[in-house]
Amino acid sequence: TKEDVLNYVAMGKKAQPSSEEEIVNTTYPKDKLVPLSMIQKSMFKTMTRSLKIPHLGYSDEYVLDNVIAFRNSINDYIAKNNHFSFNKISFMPIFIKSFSIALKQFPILNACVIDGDDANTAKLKFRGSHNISIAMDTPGGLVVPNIKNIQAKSIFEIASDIQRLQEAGKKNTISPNDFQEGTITLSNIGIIGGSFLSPVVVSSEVCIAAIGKIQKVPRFENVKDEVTGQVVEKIVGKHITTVSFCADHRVIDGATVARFSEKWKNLLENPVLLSAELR
Ligand code: CAO
Repeated sequence: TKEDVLNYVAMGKKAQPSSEEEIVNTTYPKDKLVPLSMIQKSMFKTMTRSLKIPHLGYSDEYVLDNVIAFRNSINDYIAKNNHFSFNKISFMPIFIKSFSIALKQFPILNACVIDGDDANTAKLKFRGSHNISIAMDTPGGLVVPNIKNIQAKSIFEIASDIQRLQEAGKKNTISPNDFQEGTITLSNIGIIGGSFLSPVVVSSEVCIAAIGKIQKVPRFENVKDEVTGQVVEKIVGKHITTVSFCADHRVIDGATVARFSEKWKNLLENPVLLSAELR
């Protein structure tokens, strides 16, 4: 809400963590009652509103070996060209851009429910811009700013937007505008750890996706034997991640989420297709 954003901005102006945050991050030898930090208050209100949303969950495994090679090639290029404000990109700009490309075919996932208390008054607001919110783990706690107009941005532009938000997040100085008008959320919890997450849809959106830890695991694959030329089934190491979706089941069905996930997965598993879709 506007009030939450103003509180966040006030926190940033203090430049130092508030005494409330210090309290939350301290170890207590004895029981003690403490008030919620600014960010916890904001989470409390946002998540309480989300309780009204019946959540639909869906998960799948994506194989990321090709996207790892794609990212390595981009980073080789960045290393040889010094006109970037960063010296490498993470997976996030690629995840976000491909998410937006997949979203083009599923505009309902970028919509929001207006007047949702009653089916007779409820409306769906379809939104032209892909303002993708990203869950960010900052020293003060979880914040969810968004990057606007992803549909019109390059992977490099998204990388600099993330860099800007990460730097501002460390100082609690993300601007109010960055918190407004998000249309769908992506959370990369895998940076910290874990495979599955059960993310919560916020009331101004209808879908959230969470990416788990990228890890190398054994999987079956048909491989051509170099000596005999025969195709045989072998166990090979694959880099996989688990993607977990939650959607507002009042307006989104499981088949829509599954089809969207298949489209996104296809782009990430075949970055050549992703490149072909880039503007
Ligand atoms: N699994 C394993 N490693 C991953 C990964 C994943 N899913 N995603 C990224 N990484 C690695 C990258 O490979 C990179 O390391 P190398 O450069 O050595 O290869 C490193 O993590 C980059 O991390 P980063 O934080 O600098 O950058 P990012 O752009 O990938 O992510 C952000 C940005 C803001 C999404 C992330 O910092 C963050 O805060 N994530 C936590 C989100 C969260 O808290 N979600 C929970 C919400 S519900 O409470």
